[in-house]
Amino acid sequence: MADRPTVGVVEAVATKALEELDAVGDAEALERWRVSYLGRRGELTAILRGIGTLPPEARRQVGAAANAAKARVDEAMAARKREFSREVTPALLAEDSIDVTLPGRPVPTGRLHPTTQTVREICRIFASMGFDAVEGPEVEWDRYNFEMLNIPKHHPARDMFNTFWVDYPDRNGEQSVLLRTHTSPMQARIMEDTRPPVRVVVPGKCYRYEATDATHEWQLTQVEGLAVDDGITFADLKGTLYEFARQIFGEERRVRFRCDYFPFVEPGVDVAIDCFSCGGAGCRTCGRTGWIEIMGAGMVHPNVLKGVGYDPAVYTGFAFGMGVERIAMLKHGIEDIRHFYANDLRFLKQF
Ligand code: 2NL
Repeated sequence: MADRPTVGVVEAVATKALEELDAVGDAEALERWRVSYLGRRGELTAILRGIGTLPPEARRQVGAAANAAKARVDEAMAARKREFSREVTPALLAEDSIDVTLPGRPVPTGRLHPTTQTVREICRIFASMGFDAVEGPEVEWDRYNFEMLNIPKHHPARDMFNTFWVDYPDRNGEQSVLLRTHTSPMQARIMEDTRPPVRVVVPGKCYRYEATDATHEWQLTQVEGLAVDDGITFADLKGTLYEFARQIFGEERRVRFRCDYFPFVEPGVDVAIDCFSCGGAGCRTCGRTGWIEIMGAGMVHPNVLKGVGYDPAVYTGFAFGMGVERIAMLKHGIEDIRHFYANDLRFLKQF
């Protein structure tokens, strides 16, 4: 390009540019055209750059012509660009069109295991009555799982809790290690570490060395609870567990307390509700008795209180324990406890 542009040169280049622009047929050609005139080394760009070297009078004239020419060319380019985008858009739209009437793709969502849901519901009910929820270790000492719960070595009550013993080489002689058979060892730990009043529930996994069938698993989930203070009586036990039974199984439930034996309580009871399936007449769910046992409970044995350093002449308490899978089975009509551990999505998706 000429070093010294003139008005004539400016007009000539602009005319040529506009003519060629008319001939441009698509977006790619338009880009090539733009580079050749308006790019860094484009013809029009060179003219505009050259203006600075002109003497003042010529600079004014040629500058005005060049700016006008540039404006015309820019506008014409923008117009062509719009044309091409109008042409392309319908084609692209047709290609990428979305049928908004199609049903959406289902988004797979996770959910809580029915055992977890039931644990949470149980803990929520006891929270409404002032109980904290605490978790503890699944691997325990014999001392916490048995001895502190009034079950000394070689006591026949040990037969109630068939135990998975853990082979633990560093146990320095006496201390035997096991998988906890109930969550009560954690309650013993809590009592050992705190002064009354105590009001806690302890949810968690427990293990029993048992043959598996429709109502027994070697792994189970428990919620145990404990309330200790001065002046706690059996009436507190009844009131609390009555309220729980009605909150979880329905306002209209009747609740029965009958004598039972657990080594860590005295007296001990089993807690039952009237059968929601047959209303007491007797059916398969209640084993034709009209009553369904939902948990065990009792007044904390004085030996347990003594063992954790509480004076049984001052403090009393009640405790209870329930199998969470059993509660969930009753609530949802599940016939076999083994479903809870089979991880079959057809089962799990129902909750
Ligand atoms: C059952 C019965 C029960 C307890 C658990 C307990 C804990 C402490 C002291 C005294 Cl630290 N008692 N727990 C008491 C009575 C019954 O569970 O059949 N559970 C599934």
